Amino acid sequence: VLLYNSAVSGNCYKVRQLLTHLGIPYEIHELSVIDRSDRADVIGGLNPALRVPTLVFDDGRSLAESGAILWHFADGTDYLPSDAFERAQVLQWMFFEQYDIEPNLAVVRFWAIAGIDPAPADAASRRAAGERALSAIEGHLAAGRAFLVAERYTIADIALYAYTHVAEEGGFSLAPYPLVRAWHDRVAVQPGHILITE
Ligand SMILES: N[C@@H](CCC(=O)N[C@@H](CS)C(=O)NCC(=O)O)C(=O)O
Repeated sequence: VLLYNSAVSGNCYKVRQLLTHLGIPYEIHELSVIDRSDRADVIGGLNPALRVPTLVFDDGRSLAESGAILWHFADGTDYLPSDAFERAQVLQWMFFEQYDIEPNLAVVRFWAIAGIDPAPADAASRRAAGERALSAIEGHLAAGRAFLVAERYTIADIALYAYTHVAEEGGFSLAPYPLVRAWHDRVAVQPGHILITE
């Protein structure tokens, strides 16, 4: 498969991580998340949202959205439960990630990486929402859970690890979230774990 990728993107990291776990070889076409001027020319026909990750199968079909790509490849593997309720719980966390984590932790981190100076009110509200999202994960793990769903490592963990483990790059402190940090440690020792910089 061919992955339109950005090295700094947590959304792309999720996909690289699962493909690595599954031993699926992939080629990378690197796109800049800062200079987007070539975006329509390069992936306009593949992903109407013009974003990365965008994945192209060997038969020419394409699939976008990190969660959809994870779901497609994880289905039928150990990384996605077969039980209907547990699958819904995986989706619960993946939707939470897209609404509560990504727009806050990822956007604030992107500002830091790209040297963007945000409007103070926007920064403050995203920072507060990001803290609420981290607290929600902390509370979920406080019930004695080792992983987010089904007491085992799934694509829910892959999806939520991506931006939470680099939250400090956006200026968030993980010090108040010891259970989140312990969960990060458990994710990081999974066989085939790769770094976001790999
Ligand atoms: N909901 C999408 C978000 C994808 C996304 O925001 N991609 C960013 C990089 S992390 C991007 O393409 N940014 C450049 C742009 O918007 O043109 C997903 O989960 O894949």
